[in-house]
Amino acid sequence: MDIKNYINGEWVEHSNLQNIVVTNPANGEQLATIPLSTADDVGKAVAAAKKAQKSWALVPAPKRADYLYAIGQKMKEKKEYLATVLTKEMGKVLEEARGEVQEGIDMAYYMAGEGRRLFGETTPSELANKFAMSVRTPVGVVALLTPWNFPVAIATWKSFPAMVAGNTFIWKPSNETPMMAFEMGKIFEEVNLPAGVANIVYGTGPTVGTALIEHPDVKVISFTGSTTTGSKVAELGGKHLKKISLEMGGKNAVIVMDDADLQLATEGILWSAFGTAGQRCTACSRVIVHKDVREELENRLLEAMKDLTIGDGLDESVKIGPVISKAALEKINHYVQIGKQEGAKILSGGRILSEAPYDKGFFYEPTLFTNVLPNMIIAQEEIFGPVVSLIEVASLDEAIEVNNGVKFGLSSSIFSQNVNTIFRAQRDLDTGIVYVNAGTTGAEIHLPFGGTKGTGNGHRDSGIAALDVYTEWKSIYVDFSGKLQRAQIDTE
Ligand code: UN1
Repeated sequence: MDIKNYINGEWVEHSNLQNIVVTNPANGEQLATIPLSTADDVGKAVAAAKKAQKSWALVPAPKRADYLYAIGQKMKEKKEYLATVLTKEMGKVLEEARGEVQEGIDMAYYMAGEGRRLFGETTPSELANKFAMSVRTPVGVVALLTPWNFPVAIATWKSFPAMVAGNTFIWKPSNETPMMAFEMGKIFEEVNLPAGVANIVYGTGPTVGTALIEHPDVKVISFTGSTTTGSKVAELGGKHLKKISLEMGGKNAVIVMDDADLQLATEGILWSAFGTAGQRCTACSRVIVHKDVREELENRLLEAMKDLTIGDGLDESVKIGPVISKAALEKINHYVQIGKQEGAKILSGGRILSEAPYDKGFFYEPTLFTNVLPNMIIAQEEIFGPVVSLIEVASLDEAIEVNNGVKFGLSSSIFSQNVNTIFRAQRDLDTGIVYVNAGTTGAEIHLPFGGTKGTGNGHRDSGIAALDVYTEWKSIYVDFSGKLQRAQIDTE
């Protein structure tokens, strides 16, 4: 399949005719080619988005929302098909792929509801016969740079609030997972979304991403991906005074206290450390365990890990799919070697699976390290694979300190039965998301999603907070007194 750019409601040829090949990470099968677009292609997409934005902003928000309901409905009808495409291009198991499509459907309906809210505020004026209010207005044209690990959900977290608020967008999906963008483009066509509201341009970050960030008509850049790339986006965007929303890495921990339900903790750790082969920015990468239950937790984890069937995610019996690429496989393995050199002990896993039937894809054994110290590299850096490190602590204070002692701040979790422990932890864990008696993954779309420190720059995807990225506040003062009234001066 040859996928083309989607500009102004049409699938168009790109300017240089060079392509990128997309393969299935489970077996190397070639799935599609996508355009290696140029700055020229970006210019066309931005022009289309700019033209469409004027009339789109004049469509009443409840009517804009009707398109989102229709998109959600189409996604629901096609859920099984979309999940299959997602598993093929990204590798996550079908059950999770269905969950991700569901996340997109939820976001469509949730943001469609905003079409009848988009609440502003009315405020008393300090002057007589004067009315004061603030309303949300669209920012204009926005660029959405999305990652491969959640190729559809994260795109909906960004594009749906942008659309309902009256913006038009250019979406650059990851080159690893362009097919979900293609499928969403087809859905935009099927619901007759006005031309130019949604545009998709494929290509590399240095070319397409840079052209989008630098383009004077692009007002907001919303990026999800690595902290390294995110800081480049921020640097370039800052130079051009753009509003930049960043959602980046994590080094998320599950804390297991001595009074925890260890069975529940085991299940929570397994699901959030090894689900999606550990390739979530919310993935559990550290387990901070109280010394009195460390050994028992290790034994329970080892036992439970025996059930983690590895293979092609299309096979319903498989629990762990491939990782995204050869480069990812090598990076994960590199971290595991570092862990060994640092003196951590492997309890299970620790190798690339290279024998048949794994030899055509990119499979890594789920890996459990113990004897890990908080400052080791494997306990500090984001690995983005199925590797988890156990760190022993002696108290809640120490657990919180270890949790917070990394440069990221996305998600954290604590297992305890003690209400005082829980309230103390939810206050002091320095992450944008905290779970109590659940793993670190599984955020719901109607709550703000994002994190502190190296994870983000103060913005949030999802929830009502997402509207702040795609709107400007306009404060309006209406004076019907018939005379000049001066704020701060005419105080009597
Ligand atoms: C991500 O890891 O980039 O909370 C997104 C979760 C999912 C989204 C994860 N709902 O794990």
